[in-house]
Amino acid sequence: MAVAPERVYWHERVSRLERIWVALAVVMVVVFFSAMMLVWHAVGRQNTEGRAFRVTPAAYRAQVEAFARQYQVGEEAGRPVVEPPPGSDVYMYATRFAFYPILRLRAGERYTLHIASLDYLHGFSIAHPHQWNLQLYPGYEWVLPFTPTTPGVYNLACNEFCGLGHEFMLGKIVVVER
Ligand SMILES: [Cu+2]
Repeated sequence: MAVAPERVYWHERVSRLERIWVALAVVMVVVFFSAMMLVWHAVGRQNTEGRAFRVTPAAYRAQVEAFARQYQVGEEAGRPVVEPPPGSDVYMYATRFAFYPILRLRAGERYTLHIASLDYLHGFSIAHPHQWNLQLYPGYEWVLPFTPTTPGVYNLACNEFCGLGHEFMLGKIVVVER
């Protein structure tokens, strides 16, 4: 036989203070839910207008490499530095443990950035021009309107743990004067 409780609370009326606390918690849930999910979504600039499409890693890799060959202007750390025409589609892939290639873009031009993972789940985190944190699922390609505003060197980081070497997984976008 199980030990019976000395007193059963189930059928007792909840005290007034308890009801007030529950009501306060419900109000907070509603306020934070609307603030975070509706207001912040509408006015926050951290949200991309990006869309994702299915893609096969092999086809995407071929596309990125063709793009890099076409517009390569230099090399850094064994990776091509690529300067595509202003306003064009730019392609990048993430793979353990690098982002490829390095991009040189012009401030004030609106590009369309394509980014996808070739192997595992990676993250795409960049602080310019807005704070973006995206997950890169293998098999999906992000297509993002991207307008850099201020010249400078911006690192991108993988923010999903993807194995030993994850902490060295950095990419680079160089924004130059128009
Ligand atoms: Cu990674």
